[in-house]
Order: sequence, then structure tokens, then C-alpha cells
Amino acid sequence: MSPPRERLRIALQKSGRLADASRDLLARCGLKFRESRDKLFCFGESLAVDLLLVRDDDIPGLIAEGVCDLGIVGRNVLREQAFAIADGVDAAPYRELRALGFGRCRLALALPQGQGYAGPEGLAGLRIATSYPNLLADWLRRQRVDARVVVLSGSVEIAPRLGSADLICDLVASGATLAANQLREAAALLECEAVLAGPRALPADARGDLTELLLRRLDGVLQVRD
Ligand code: PRT
Ligand code: ZN
Repeated sequence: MSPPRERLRIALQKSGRLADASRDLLARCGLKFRESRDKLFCFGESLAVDLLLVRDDDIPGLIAEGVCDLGIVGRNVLREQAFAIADGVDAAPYRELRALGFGRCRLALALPQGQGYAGPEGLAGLRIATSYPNLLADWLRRQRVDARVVVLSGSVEIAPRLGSADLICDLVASGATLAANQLREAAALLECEAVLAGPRALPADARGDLTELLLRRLDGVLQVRD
């Protein structure tokens, strides 16, 4: 565990799909930071709230370890890592505090165009390529289907053409990537968006108070947006 801190620390994606919207959301909550977007650490000027700018994959672990108090990350990453850090979503040391309404996509099964989908039962014995092995395995378990999970860190959509998998389980937003790879969506496993993640119980100190203040402001901002 890291040493006690007075100031609240929030982990954000440094660059990528969620980076700008995450910074903009905090700005709308009245948070101002001294350092620029290319720094790892940004000092908060309006409140005792600082930022750590990192790879999105590091955010769940930083919260779990107590290095950061809060983080903005895709639900897909938060839940996938809950299986690596703990025994799944319900056992994770963190939880989703708010859904933020940007970075929307879904984790979906897709198969080559022209192939039929006969429901989860039809997946038995097939190889499914994914970067989300824990979420896929969990879904397969709940469907009581025995399929093979092929783990790929990227370019999952080319696996069926390469012959390394029969179908894929990947994030889909517009569907353009699937179409470009002659794949079609068969089933959605998880609806995803950026979420504010934080501890299961707020600390009973200044950081807990700051979190409550931030949540109140966030609720105001999110309400206006709805
Ligand atoms: O560098 P770092 O590790 O921080 O970033 P990253 O490259 O791992 O993540 P990034 O920035 O690509 O995505 C961050 C988060 O944005 C994801 O974890 C999701 O929660 C969310 N998000 C929203 C998406 C998409 N939409 C999305 N379309 N993440 C990825 N995609 C990819 C998808 O994997 C597929 O390759 O886009 C393609 C599909 O898009 P469509 O529009 O063609 O369907
Ligand atoms: Zn990443």
C-alpha cells in the first residue's frame, strides 16, 4: 500500500479514445490543473485533486493498489481486470461509481459473413479470438458452453481470415471494422462506456470528502448533458 495522502489522485488515460473527454469532464466539474496534457502528473489548482496520466490498462491496478483513488476507464477494461486482480467483478477492490456517457461501444461476438449463428450452444468446440479472455470465459461459463479462447493483444479482427480462430469477441462501435474484415456481429456480451471507478467504501478522511464533492459536481454535469 502507498503512504497516506491528503490530496485526491485520479488516474486518466494519457492519450487515446477517452483522454480528451475525460479531461473535459473534469474541467466542467470546475477542476483546473497546472501541468499540461503531456505530463505524467498534473497538479490540481482549484481543489486538492491531482491527475496521473497513464495507459488505460494500468488504471484498475492503480486504484486496486491505492496509488490512485479514482480513475476514468472503459467498463470493458475495469471488468476484464477484475478477474486478474480479484475473483471477478463482485470481488474486485474497486467498483463503478458513475457511468459517464462517452466512449460507448460493446463487447460483441462476430463471425465471418455468410456464416449463421445458432446461439451460444452453436459455439461449442469453436475457437474465439479476443483481447478480453476473462470477460469472454465468464460469459461462456454462464452460457454453459465449452469453446476455446484464443488470446490476442491486437488485430483480433483478422484472426478468422488467418485461420487462427473461427470467430472473434471484440469491441464494436460503428461496425465499420467488422464490415471491412467481412465479419458480422452475432451477439453483444457487454455494453461499454467510460466509467468513474473508485473504492468500494470511500475513505473517512479529506479524500473521501473530496470524492463526495466531485461526485455531486459530476452528477450536476451529467444531468445537464442528459
Ligand atoms: O494507449 P492505451 O492503452 O491507453 O489505449 P488503448 O489503445 O488500449 O485504448 P483506446 O484509446 O483505443 O480505447 C480506450 C477505450 O475506448 C476502450 O477500452 C473502450 O472502452 C472505448 N472504446 C469506444 C473503444 C471503441 N469505442 C472502439 N471502437 N475501444 C476500441 N475500439 C476499437 C475496437 O477494438 C475495434 O478495433 O475500434 C474498432 C471498432 O470500431 P468500429 O467503429 O469500427 O466498430
Ligand atoms: Zn490500453
